[in-house]
Amino acid sequence: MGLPATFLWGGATSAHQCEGGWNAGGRGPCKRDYMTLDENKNRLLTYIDDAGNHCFMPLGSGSQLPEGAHYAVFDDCLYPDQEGVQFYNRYKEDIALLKEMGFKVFRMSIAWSRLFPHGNEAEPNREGIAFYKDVFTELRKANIEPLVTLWHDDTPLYLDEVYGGWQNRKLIDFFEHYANTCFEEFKGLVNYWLPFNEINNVLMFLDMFGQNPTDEMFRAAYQEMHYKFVASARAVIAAHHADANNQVGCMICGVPFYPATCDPKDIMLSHAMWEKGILYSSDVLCKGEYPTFAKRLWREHGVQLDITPEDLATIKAGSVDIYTFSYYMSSAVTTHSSNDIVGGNCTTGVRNPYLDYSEWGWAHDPLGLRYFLEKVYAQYKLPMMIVENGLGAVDTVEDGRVHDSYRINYLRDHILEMKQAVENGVNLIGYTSWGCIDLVSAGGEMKKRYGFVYVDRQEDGSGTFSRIRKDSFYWYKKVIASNGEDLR
Ligand code: P53
Repeated sequence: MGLPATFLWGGATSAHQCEGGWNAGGRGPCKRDYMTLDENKNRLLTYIDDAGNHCFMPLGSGSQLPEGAHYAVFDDCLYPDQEGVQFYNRYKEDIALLKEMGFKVFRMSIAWSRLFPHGNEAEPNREGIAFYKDVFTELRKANIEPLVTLWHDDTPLYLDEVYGGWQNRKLIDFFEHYANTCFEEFKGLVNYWLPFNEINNVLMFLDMFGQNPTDEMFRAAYQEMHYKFVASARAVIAAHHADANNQVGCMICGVPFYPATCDPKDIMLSHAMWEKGILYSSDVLCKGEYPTFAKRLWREHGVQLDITPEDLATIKAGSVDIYTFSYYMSSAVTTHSSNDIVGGNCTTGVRNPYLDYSEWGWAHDPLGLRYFLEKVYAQYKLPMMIVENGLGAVDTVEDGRVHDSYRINYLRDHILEMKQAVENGVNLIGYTSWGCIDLVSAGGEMKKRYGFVYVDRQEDGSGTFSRIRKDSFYWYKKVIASNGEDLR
């Protein structure tokens, strides 16, 4: 049967991880601009307190500065996201490389603070609009469909500082205005939109690797997600209104949960993780209503939420057209005590003895991708797209070449299972691998690379930013040209 001829092959990036130009063209800052790493690779924000001391604070979604303090850049620290990989200056060269690989689609994000430096201005920054218009036009010239994320972890700093970020209902209006501006300004250039990246993460990650999360942390997560659900629904409504060709997707961090044993208690734990981590968000975004188990979840943590009847009507009217998700790994969970906890930068399930793990402790599990696709498709019956997938690994350049057979193997294994899911009836419309051009990892490391294109930017901040085609570049080009038939 094979994949449909219209299948959208491509790759994915996010603004703060690749653009750079953090204070160019009138862009306002976001928290990640002040992120540096300590010697143990912990992510820290740098600031100056009211007495003038240089201080550090762990980066977390809820981190707020003490009274009288302000974020600041220190001369002796490195801030990876400020420069990214210079997509801001090199996008023409980068898009030419994507075109050479035969990309049909390119997922990227708009930096909210490039259009609205504070996040809440009435009029957008024209320089920001012009930049993205140029990028989209360049993509169109290359016959590449843009797939655009509106929020990828980069709330304008001003909204965080003055309004307390997504704990504040006002963010819904600010986001709606920003989204509307994009739909109007980029009409005819962009038709695929994702309002929020990995909207379920705030909650799912508390369970996966929060250390003894408190009820207050759960309350904050549920509230933030509720405001984002309403903001997403408003964006869906506005997008459809702006252009009947617009298609809007949810974007879920897709982690399939497995019971680590056949103890029924483990089966139920894994079931509960699916509900809380995946289905809670997916139901709201795809069915337009909270699932029946939502009230139980809120009760579990004694959560009282700010939810109005108008919110629920908006959510009902603004469900998405497509189901998009990221997939990197599965997670095995158990009620039994286990010392064999998976390390890595963000997974604390138990080690699955049937799987291999990456250097960063992420499980290599292509069947998990098929499982996720088939299970979720049966639930929502919406067209699906895999918008992130890939292997973060250390690459070495030898004589100007990068032999990344490990990456080719990872991607091949996942594409094979993805094709199986399609054979089984899943309506899959596209696949964009993560970090198609090397970029700064979410953990702030440069050496964790995903790209088909190597970028000469090193962990210590050295490098020329020049681009090199890896072996996987030529491989992916063949994959696309043969519509997924030639995977050798
Ligand atoms: P890095 C964890 C687990 C699954 C997805 O992640 C995740 C994360 C965050 O670490 O986030 C997505 O760079 C995210 C991207 C991110 C990518 O996964 O830590 O949408 O921004 O870079 C890969 O290897």
